[in-house]
Amino acid sequence: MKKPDEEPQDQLSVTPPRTWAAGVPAVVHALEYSLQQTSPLKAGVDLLTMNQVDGIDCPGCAWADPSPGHRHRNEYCENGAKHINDEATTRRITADFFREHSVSELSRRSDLWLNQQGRLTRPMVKRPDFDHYEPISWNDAFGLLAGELNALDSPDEAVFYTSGRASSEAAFVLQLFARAFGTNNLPDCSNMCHESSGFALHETLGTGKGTVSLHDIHHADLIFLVGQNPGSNHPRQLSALEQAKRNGARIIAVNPLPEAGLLRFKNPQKPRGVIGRGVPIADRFLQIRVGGDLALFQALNLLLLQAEDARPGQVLDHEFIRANTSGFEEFAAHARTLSWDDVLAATGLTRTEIEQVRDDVLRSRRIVVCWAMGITQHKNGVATIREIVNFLLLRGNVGRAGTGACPVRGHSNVQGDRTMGIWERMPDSFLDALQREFGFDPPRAHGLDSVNAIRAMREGRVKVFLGLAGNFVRAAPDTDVTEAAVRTCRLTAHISTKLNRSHLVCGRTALILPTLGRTERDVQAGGEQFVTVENSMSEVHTSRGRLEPASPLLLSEVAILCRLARRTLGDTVDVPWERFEADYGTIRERIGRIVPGLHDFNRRVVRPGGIQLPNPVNEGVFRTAVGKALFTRNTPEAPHVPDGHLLLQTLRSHDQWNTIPYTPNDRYRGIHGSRRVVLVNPDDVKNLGLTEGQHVDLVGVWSDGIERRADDFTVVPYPTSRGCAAAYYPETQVLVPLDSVADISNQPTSKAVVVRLEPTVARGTAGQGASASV
Ligand SMILES: Nc1nc2c(c(=O)[nH]1)N[C@H]1C(S)=C(S)[C@@H](COP(=O)(O)OP(=O)(O)OC[C@H]3O[C@@H](n4cnc5c(=O)[nH]c(N)nc54)[C@H](O)[C@@H]3O)O[C@H]1N2
Ligand SMILES: Nc1nc2c(c(=O)[nH]1)N[C@H]1C(S)=C(S)[C@@H](COP(=O)(O)OP(=O)(O)OC[C@H]3O[C@@H](n4cnc5c(=O)[nH]c(N)nc54)[C@H](O)[C@@H]3O)O[C@H]1N2
Ligand SMILES: [Mo]
Repeated sequence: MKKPDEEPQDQLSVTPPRTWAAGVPAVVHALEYSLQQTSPLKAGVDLLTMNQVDGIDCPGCAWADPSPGHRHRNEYCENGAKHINDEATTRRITADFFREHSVSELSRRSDLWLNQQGRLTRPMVKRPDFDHYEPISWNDAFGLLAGELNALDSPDEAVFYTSGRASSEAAFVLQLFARAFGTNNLPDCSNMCHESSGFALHETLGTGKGTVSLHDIHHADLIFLVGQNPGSNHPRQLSALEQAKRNGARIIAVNPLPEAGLLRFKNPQKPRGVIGRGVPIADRFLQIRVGGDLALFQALNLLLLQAEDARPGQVLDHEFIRANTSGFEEFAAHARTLSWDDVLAATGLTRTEIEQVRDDVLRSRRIVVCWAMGITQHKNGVATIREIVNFLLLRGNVGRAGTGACPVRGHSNVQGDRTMGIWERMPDSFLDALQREFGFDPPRAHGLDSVNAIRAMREGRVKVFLGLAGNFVRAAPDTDVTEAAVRTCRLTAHISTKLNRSHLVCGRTALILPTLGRTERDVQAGGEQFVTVENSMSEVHTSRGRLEPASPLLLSEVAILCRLARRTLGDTVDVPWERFEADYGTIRERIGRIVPGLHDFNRRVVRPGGIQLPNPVNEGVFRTAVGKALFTRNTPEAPHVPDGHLLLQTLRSHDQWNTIPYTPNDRYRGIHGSRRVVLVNPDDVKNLGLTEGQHVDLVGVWSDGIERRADDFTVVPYPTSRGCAAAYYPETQVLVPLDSVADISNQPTSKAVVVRLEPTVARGTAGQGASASV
């Protein structure tokens, strides 16, 4: 077992990619990770309460739990277990640690190593021109932060970032504080995650959220899994898909990579999942080119229109289209102009493959489309989702049981944070309600999203950055640009559980504000508290930690934010911050009066199963500009890749949580011992004159002419689609240009970076050199 103070040495070994996900090795693997991080007893206690009715909400992903009574005794997956144990680690970072390690030394450490050092235990400050963090009292930390905030020329010189693991109560308090302070600068991880989904669904269906429940998944005839890797990132989704298959569903996976979880699933929760071959998941696998999904759905829509021409009245749901939609004629006319040459070039698929999907569609009455980052993180992300909506509308696959749009959310409470008002452009209805409830006038001008926050820092327009959870510096694109931008701040402060790069690449003054994790008991003046979260299917429920806090000095997220707000705002606004901190029920009372669907919040949320937020779409109501669901016309567009280049997607391994690698392994893809690998189709390896195991630099090519380079990656021939490549995030973050964003949503295009592979001349710096044994 590796010691926490050693950097892992790159020792690459490659085995064939796996063709199935989960099963015994998954459980064994999770336990191995648990044992490294914590005691087995503690791990067991945590896991048994995970996703149970009165337990903790798994911080692993936002997939919904089965209804109470239908849950497994062990309603968790391998990766959920790893995330829990990463938080419940018994390792601690003390003041001594920071005395021993300077900030400049720590900033040369890997993301993996930083995370392995354990839980943060006390507030720390890095003063200007000092290279070490030093202890600071909570009182002084709040005084420092409040002083800097109040010294700003304008409230808009502050930015308040949120990552989706924060609780709804903390998120509500943060946005209330930011708006009472006077700014809508509330960027969040969602700006880099499902922003494209939000924009597209809002415009076309009148809701930013998905329209699908677990019941719909279970009862669909046909399910599309587009641009997502459920085996690693949403393993509990596999149980829902297994159930759907038992009910007769067909599944179509669309992905450049033959991901293990798309092919076959062995359910570790069942005896027969342990042995046997498992359930095949995808009935059809479309190995699409990166960025080709818009063309695919446009082609499918054209084929459906043509099928209707051949059998009038039998293919499209005319009644639904007439009663509920707008823009069909214009859409249809536009769809018929599609060029098949363009479709085949963009998708890399054959016409027959797409026609076979059309036939599946024609045989299915109830269709669900699920998608994640493979769709949203593209220049054409919004257009692609709009086209998916066109596809669903054509046969009335919205608002009916067993149908709908399912953007599969990432962070366990990313959707809840948005519901609470974490968005730089909340609608007036929400701001009006805030005003009615608290009596102050919230700012109305839209604030900065994540990309615009970096641009503003770069231009010196932002001086204070506060992060509620997350790792902004690593999550954001264009590492060099982002790091330089963040360093211009006068003060950066992070409310965090674990050490990460955002604490090290920081403003002139920096604060670490350590907080309770979800696994921990949260006791306030009003007694023991729970928090609430909202999953991908708009179910709001409680999460209650059980473990003793990692340190007696930790404060909860809510306590930190309430104290900071009091210190900054004094009694200029009529918000009972002290009562909020003492009893989170008093926060929920206010939320219940502001957020539609959460009335009587405290009473309803503790009922088994929690609260299902209403989705107007499922009541036949479309709150779009025209009051109906909207067909849209989308200009065909796919990434252009010059000869000799590849289109690189940056993605997650099986063993990481977003910006935090847990180990250098990616078991399902057969990658062990190193993350500095680039997966390339074997024919492209040959055509580009490369060889297996060769060391290359990934050189980004973009219209601004700036050369972006990620050093020393090992070439691994891998069955990805032709012309495409894949490598892990955040190591490749340096290649994603800040200004390369999705149209409309401003989301970084992390899944489409044009690169050329250049042989590495000299080995990279220490710790980066990879010794391949392929
Ligand atoms: N264990 C674990 N679980 C997680 C996370 C984690 O880091 N670790 N992160 C959480 C978060 S915040 C999120 S947002 C989700 C992310 O969940 P995913 O979206 O599954 O995450 P990625 O690893 O980014 O994988 C994107 C998938 O899209 C495919 N893809 C890439 N480009 C394209 C394309 O152009 N077209 C198509 N059709 N497919 C494409 C990739 O091959 C890959 O399978 O997971 C959540 N759950
Ligand atoms: N190139 C590229 N970039 C991407 C992506 C990609 O696919 N490719 N994906 C994007 C996506 S989908 C997302 S969501 C973002 C992720 O961006 P973030 O959400 O900002 O990053 P995380 O890695 O999830 O943040 C991890 C940190 O959160 C803190 N933390 C963990 N739990 C808690 C808690 O309970 N409370 C508090 N206060 N802190 C906690 C810990 O200190 C930990 O170090 O990255 C985006 N960036
Ligand atoms: Mo995400």
